Amino acid sequence: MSKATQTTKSGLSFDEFKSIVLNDYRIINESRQASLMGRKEVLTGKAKFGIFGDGKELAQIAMSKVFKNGDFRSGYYRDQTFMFAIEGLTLQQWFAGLYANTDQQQEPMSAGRQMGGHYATRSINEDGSWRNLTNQKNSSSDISPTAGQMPRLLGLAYASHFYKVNKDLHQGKYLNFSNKGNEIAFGTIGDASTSEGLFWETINAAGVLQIPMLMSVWDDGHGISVPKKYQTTKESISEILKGFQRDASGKGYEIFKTKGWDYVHLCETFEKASKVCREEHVPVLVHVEEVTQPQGHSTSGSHERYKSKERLQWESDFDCIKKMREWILENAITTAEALDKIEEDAKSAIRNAKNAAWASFCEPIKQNLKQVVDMIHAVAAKSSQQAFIQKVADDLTHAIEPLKRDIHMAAKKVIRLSRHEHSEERQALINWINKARVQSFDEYSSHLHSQSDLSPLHVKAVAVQYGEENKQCDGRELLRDNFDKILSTYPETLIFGEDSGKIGGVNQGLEGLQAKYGEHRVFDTGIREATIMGQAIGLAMRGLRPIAEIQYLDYLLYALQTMSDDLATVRYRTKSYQKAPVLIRTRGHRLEGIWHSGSPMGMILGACRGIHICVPRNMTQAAGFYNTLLKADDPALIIEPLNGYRLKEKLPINFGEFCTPLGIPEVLNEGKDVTLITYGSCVRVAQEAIKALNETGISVELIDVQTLLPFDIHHSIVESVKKTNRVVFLDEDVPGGATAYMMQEVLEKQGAYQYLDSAPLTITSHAHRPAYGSDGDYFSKPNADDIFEKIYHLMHEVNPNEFPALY
Ligand SMILES: Cc1ncc(C[n+]2csc(CCOP(=O)(O)OP(=O)(O)O)c2C)c(N)n1
Repeated sequence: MSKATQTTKSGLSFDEFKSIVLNDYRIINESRQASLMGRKEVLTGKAKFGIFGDGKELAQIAMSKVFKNGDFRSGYYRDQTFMFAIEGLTLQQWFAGLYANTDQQQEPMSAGRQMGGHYATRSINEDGSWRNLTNQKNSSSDISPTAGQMPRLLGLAYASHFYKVNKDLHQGKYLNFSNKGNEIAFGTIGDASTSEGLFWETINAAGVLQIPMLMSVWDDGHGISVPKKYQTTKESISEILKGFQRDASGKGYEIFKTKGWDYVHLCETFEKASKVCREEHVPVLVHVEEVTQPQGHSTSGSHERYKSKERLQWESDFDCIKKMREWILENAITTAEALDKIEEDAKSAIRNAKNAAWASFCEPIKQNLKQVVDMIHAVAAKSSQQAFIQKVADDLTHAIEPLKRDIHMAAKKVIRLSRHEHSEERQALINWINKARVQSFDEYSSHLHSQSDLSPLHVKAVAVQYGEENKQCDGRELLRDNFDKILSTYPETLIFGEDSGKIGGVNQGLEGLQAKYGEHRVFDTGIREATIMGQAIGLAMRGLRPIAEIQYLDYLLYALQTMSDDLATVRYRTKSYQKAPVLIRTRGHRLEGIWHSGSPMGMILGACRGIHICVPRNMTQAAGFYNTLLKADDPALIIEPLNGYRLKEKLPINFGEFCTPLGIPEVLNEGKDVTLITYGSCVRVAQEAIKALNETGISVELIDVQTLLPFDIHHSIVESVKKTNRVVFLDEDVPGGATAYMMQEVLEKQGAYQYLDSAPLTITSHAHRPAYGSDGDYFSKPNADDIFEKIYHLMHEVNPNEFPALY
């Protein structure tokens, strides 16, 4: 393309055009130099692991040009150039990420928690409130699992649709999140990762929903070492997605193809792609082919092992920086000398950024090291172990590139060496360790949940109120009326899932609400649990309050990866720079058969730290949890008891107001012989057993824990064990599941072991999935007879005369 065509086409003067081109050339060179230097930093041991964006620079420049304030990115570890181009990241911050600097000012992406290459921008202020997301360019925080960014992308794009159609949100505080839905959600993915199911589920859902999602595939022909022929049918993602192309007869995608080294075509393609996407709310795929990876996949190995000589030569010939340089010279935009200078300047910019980042990483370590070495010398001077302690100080002083842990290890070693001695100096060192522990906790373990005033733990309990007539209703009606109140109170709430819309849920807990609030507030989705979860995550990241339904707890497994890898870690992995207060509504525990009776609580507890887990025994408690959680800003899973929708409960009169607090167990039955701890549907089974036990003279204190995460935040259960001296943990998970978790909480954390006169006991289901039918339930899950017999046996061991053996 000639110089004249360029300028006329863009409507810019030649100087303006030139300045844009050269600025782009600067950014891609800086980004490339960062990758080259990054690899060196890893290979020389200053950083642990490196995965870089070399070869993908030019496509990202093109994408950055159409990325506007308010837009969102959900991408992966190759996108450094894009982040530099949108000024979402400085070169120094990029190196700070490589070194795992825990200072959030230095490393704003994850405060050192994620390996480099995982990008994020800040959405949340210090006090937990939202920033104005329409005034900035936004990147949702990356995760490492390939295609893990896809479900969230769906939600980020769907949020634009929601903001567009929901006129109540075209005013006030909502304008901080969206300009009437005018934003695009940009996705990026490597070609090989399109093999993942999450990619396909998301692509289909976005096509169904017709949302502004602009999906770019950086196609370098490999996934680590595995070439496309093992990844993609016909070796082309755009080829096989052709059936998604929209045409006159229906909805679908616009699909574009371009090349990773062709600056002009890339820019034109993204221009067209974003126009359709933004203006028509149509999902778009941009397949960027002929992309290179000059340094191979990561610092873990070299690509010479799997790329042919021809491929390596091609990658060198079609390197996007080389090609852009050629294009600039061919079009006489500037001289070779001017480009040489840009390239040289890029090298020195990177050297400076690296040095500054390294210095700021080392500075606090140096200061601490000096302080601790001085303290160790002081301890040594007063110690009979002087020589040994002195050596610890010397080793620390001479350590090459010491880390924080070297300082901690040295300090702790000195405390061990001087364990028989007492001195002020030793105490000073202990004080340092204790203080440093607090700091390390903040650096490495804080912000798993909200630490602001918006934490659900600050929401006070509000009692349920009942009318004078003492009316009753079905559990599902109670929930429905509470959701009705929620939808009318909070315009930012929306409820969706399989069968949630038209028929109002398989258990009718949403009956009539779509008719009342419209299809955009209460709606059906396809059968796609992982992207229901992702849809909720993206929506919540854009200021909305999704209540996502997973039809049965058994099917949470389909969504569990997204829940565990993405939702549960959003806050932790950004140290509260981002949040996604999603509420997941599901129903579980006992009903019928292997896939409608699940209670895999141990699995969930293990996978979902970072999400509150509420296990209400009835719908009143469940409704109270929704009310609590909507006043707060953390994600939570609420498992409604599947067999409780048609059971009668007292009809409250303060719907939407009563709040069930998190982490507060409830004593449902006072007793003196045994403390029985349970939750969910097991509460009713326990109550049945307790009646029978009472008749034999055994008095049971029944405690419903109500939430498993958090668990009994005031340690109230140990108070019951102090009284009964016996404790039983009951649930319908497998042996060693949530009962083992509760036992650890109570015996170890609350110290209840000290008060036990009998061995602690767990009552669980059998180790297999529950069999079908009422008999299947009886023989698979703990029933009232089992509970009776196990607790009776416990008391028999205590007093065989009063409680003779049953069998
Ligand atoms: C679920 C999952 N499986 C495996 C990996 C290991 N892994 C990391 S990157 C990668 C290859 C990805 O290739 P591609 O999507 O083409 O992106 P590229 O790195 O080539 O840009 C693999 C297999 C992972 N991170 N997540």
